[in-house]
Amino acid sequence: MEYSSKKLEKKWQEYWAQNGSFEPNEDFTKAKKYILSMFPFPSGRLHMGHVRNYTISDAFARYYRQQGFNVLHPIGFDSFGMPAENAAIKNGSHPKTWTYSNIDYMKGEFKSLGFSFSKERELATSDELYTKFEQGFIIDMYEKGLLYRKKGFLNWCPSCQTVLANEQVLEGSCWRCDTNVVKKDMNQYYFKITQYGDELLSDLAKLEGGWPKQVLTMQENWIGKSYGLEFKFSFDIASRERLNNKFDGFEVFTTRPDTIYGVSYAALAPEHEIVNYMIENLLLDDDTIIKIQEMKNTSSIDRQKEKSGVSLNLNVTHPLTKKSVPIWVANFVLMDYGSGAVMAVPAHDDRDFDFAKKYNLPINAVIKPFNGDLSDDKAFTEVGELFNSESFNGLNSKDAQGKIIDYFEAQNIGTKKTNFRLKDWGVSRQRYWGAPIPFVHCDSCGLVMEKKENLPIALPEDIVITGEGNPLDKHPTWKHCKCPSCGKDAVRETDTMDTFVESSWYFLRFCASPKNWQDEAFSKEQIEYWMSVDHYIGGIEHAILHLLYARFFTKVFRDLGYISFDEPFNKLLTQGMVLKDGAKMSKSKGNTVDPDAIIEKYGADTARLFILFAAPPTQELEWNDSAVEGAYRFIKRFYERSSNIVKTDSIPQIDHGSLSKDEKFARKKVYEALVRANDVYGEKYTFNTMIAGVMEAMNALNAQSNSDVWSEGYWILTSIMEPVIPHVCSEISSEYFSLKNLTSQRVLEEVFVENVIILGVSINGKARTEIEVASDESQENIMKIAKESAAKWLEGKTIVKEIVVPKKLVNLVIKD
Ligand code: ANZ
Ligand code: ZN
Repeated sequence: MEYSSKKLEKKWQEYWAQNGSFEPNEDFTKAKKYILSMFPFPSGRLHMGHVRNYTISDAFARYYRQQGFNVLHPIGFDSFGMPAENAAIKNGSHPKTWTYSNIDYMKGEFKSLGFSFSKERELATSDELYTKFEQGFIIDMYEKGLLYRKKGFLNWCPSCQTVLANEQVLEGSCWRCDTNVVKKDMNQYYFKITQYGDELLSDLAKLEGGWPKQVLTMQENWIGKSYGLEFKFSFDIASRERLNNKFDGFEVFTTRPDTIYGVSYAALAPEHEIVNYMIENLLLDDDTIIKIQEMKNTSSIDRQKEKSGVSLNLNVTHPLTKKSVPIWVANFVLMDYGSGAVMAVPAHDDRDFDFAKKYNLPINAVIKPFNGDLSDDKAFTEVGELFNSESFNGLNSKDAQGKIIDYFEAQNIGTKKTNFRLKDWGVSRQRYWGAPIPFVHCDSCGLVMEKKENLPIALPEDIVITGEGNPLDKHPTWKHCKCPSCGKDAVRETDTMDTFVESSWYFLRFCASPKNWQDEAFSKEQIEYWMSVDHYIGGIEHAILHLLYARFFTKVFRDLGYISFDEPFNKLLTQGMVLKDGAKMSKSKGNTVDPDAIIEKYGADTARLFILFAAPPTQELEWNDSAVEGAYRFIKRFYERSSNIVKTDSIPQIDHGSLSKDEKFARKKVYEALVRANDVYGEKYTFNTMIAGVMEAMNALNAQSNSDVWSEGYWILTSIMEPVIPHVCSEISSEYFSLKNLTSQRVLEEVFVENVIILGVSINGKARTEIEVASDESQENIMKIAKESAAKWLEGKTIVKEIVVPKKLVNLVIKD
């Protein structure tokens, strides 16, 4: 029995493929489990992070199949996106060719790792069928008012001629070509995710216990709900006249109304409409205009670093003190938060303080520490006591917030306001390799959506990709079409969708079966049965955007009547990173380990065993070559020792009492491993302790030679280990057990019952010592052992009476 991972793994992979072993069925009366791992981008080859991700989900899926559940464990490819276009620019391949040949290769890798994915439900989000359904949903969302088009300031790379997402701007430069990114005012499509801000926040409570705390907190901060005061600053008469009476003031939002008496200036965002008006109407000198332009062209991240600003020579009146307050433009004020304008309190806010120092603006303290003094060289931002604040003096600054808001409301000069950091989701990209946004621009009708029967609006394949601009714009025919509404000549939208749109609903698409796959995205019945996902497994890097967008889509689909639940993912497991030499494996560090090479050398089972044994799934996993060797040796031994099994179709029945000590111990270890296995899949995910338990059980089996105990041991251990090392376990199981043992196993309590008892020994009624004997020890032997252990009290005495009280004690009556 020589272990050959190559032969054995290939055999089982073929067997599973031919038997459709991992296809879920549509018997909706059966208990189900939906196990999902985050699908990959088809970059070319799997990396170890992927292998870890799918090894975990595969273990879950296989375990639940053994337990008799109807299991959905699907996979797909998140296959639209920039890298396909970049590869096209680099090596001249068509994005589609590049993408689909990568997908083919990676599917082969999935197979060679033995992952139990459904084949029937495989998909790529760049498939035209997927685009068709997605465009249908986009149209539904537009009709519901959840999609709109508006002008906005976007990150624009002048060299690549495209909009960049915030994450694609690195230190103010394009991530691809390093050109300075500018802000460009252009049309963009947005999803109204802010309409769901409150629900996305409050429903986080439903996920407590199922999702890691850290992820819930990250989502909460991203949504960023805050409470404060909104009020209007009114211009003085001179300023109003300077603005040709076009504006009488502007709104500001503050979370610190308690600092209102400390306001020493107000600041507008460079994009504020008042600033725009002044530029357009030549109310500012050239120098000022240039400075404002520079601010606009800096990314919002860089704007937070070095403060800069210009005075507008305008003044407003303080709403309470009626004093004059000067107006500045400041780079740190963002147009897309609050109202794009702030009241500045340098004494109590760090940013306002830096700005005031730089431009010599007054610093008026109005809150002081409860004990100790205010310092001159920084802002005091903690809770304290109000002073210089008229009738609010002496209040605790926390309490003052509500009181001051109440006062503004009573005077009708301001209102309590809730604000969200969350912004509407800009979804249009000026790229080729994405799902076209299904709209048409018509001179007579304006923006018109496509008719559903015309979907999909598929990408043309004959394009030239140069890296500059959107190839769809330059295509000679594609964008020319008839208006779906009036029939006149019209032009197609050439923007494509952010790829996060595709990953926001793919888990729903997997609920469809071959029966309706071509006809609809999914049926209500299928969704109701399979959703929510029971275990979702993936990287922490998706803690915010992907998970938030998927939650948003779920709520939108609910409101569109497609589904009837609120949250898509019941339990979320965020796996730890895979490290080598203490650093995250990455191409740039050159410390990657190629999964294919590991499979070639040791086999998939070894890779899987190492991954699940070396660390709990949520923690970092340090790659360790000698531990990989160790995993390999364990599997080899596990396979070779299986020759001790006697073929059987059912678990051997064993009379536990008749076994030797070593045999009993071996059984105990086997069942201990089983108990640990049942712990793994609920909450703790402790694969490592389960595997350690199996290793201990193997050692204990080795120390005895009862063939029934061997067979029973393997019956259970191969069933426990099949989710981890499926190939070798299937081989052993089919060879000896006709695959009958790969099912749920019953824990036999009898093997845990301790087979020794403790008896007290008393002499003349007085407790003297204790003895340990087998629970079925004969009376004669018990007495012998008792006398030996009580020898020192018996010396030179005569025993006159010997009594054994079964399971309790031994009593000896003696005399001199
Ligand atoms: C005066 C003040 C005094 C402020 C103070 C803070 C401390 P959060 O909590 O994140 O909602 N702010 C408002 N709109 C802004 C914008 N468009 N761009 C930049 N900053 C803006 O932040 C709210 C606070 O951020 C507001 O409260 C405002 O500054 C500033 F001692 O008002 B505060
Ligand atoms: Zn028209």
